[in-house]
Amino acid sequence: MELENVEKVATEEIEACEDLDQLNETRVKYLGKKGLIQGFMSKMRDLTNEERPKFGALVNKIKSAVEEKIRIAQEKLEEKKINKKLESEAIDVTLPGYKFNTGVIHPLMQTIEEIEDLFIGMGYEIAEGPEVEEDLYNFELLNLPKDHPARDMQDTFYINPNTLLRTHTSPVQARTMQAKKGEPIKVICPGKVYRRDDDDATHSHQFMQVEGLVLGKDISLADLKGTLHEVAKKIFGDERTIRLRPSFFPFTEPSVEVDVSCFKCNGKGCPICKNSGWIEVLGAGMVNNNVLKMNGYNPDEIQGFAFGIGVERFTMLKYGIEDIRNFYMNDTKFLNQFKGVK
Ligand code: FA5
Repeated sequence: MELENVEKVATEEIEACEDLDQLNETRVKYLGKKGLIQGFMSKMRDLTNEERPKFGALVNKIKSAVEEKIRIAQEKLEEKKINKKLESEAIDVTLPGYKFNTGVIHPLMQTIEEIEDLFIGMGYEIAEGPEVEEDLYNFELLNLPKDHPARDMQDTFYINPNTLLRTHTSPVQARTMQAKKGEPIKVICPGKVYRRDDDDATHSHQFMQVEGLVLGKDISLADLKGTLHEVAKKIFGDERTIRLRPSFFPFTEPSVEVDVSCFKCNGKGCPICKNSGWIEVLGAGMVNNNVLKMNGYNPDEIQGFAFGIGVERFTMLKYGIEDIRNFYMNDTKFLNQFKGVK
């Protein structure tokens, strides 16, 4: 009777357990070495030989029954524990996600990359030169001796009488010619340049240019014109027109300036284009014989063209940007317009 009662009470206690710790305590209470069921085993000593096997079998039966109930309860509690964990770690897929702010390639860099891709596709190499430059490369080797009046065309930041912040990317022409020692050349050079210009809607004291230089046999002005038309078509599309205007640069002869029809008024005239209908974007020409000679080339054997693109002006025309100063303000609202453009 007492034994059967133990099974009943144990079953109730096992079923009342709420977690695995409680269940373990209950298991020790009934099945442990000093547990209640083990206690009955030690009572066998007091029984007669006849009673002992019967009693032993009964104790074993109850022990197995309690073990089985604990096993079942353990499975249930383990499942309960896992479900609780899953519930607490559940992901609500309907919640809004985190917003990550991504950067954007600066529009001027996008234009430079576009120009680079275009020229690399035409077989050009990329050349580089220093921003802190010697007067020699920036002016003298480009046919601009110290007292030449055309130096006033580019107001210069001098560091000392022979060192300056380059006013254009043209010194890379001289550097490349000196390095190539009479060999044919086909390079572009993108980079920053500096001038003591007053900042306004289309001028900045620091801006970017892409220089181009092609030297070889029988290179003519027609090659320059064809190249510039190709660039304008690729960058601005067919809706803008370009015009070549005779101009003057000491390092090219003849020289031209290239204008693109104004993005705002489409050539009619407005404050942005100073009522001319055109915006100047680059200077170019056939490399002056003096420059070729000074830099180790024989003009009778080799000649070619050069150009200098204003990167800000290109970008303004391409995207209809009215003020050059927007490029340098770090205003994310402005910059984000160029997300995914390239
Ligand atoms: C030159 O700098 C010549 N080195 C270009 C050249 C190269 C001619 C090779 C012949 C052969 P220019 O000063 O015109 O030229 O400048 C070239 C372009 O830079 C201009 O067409 C314009 O697009 C841009 N630019 C000039 N000044 C500024 C400025 N202050 N701010 C922004 N862009 C400018």
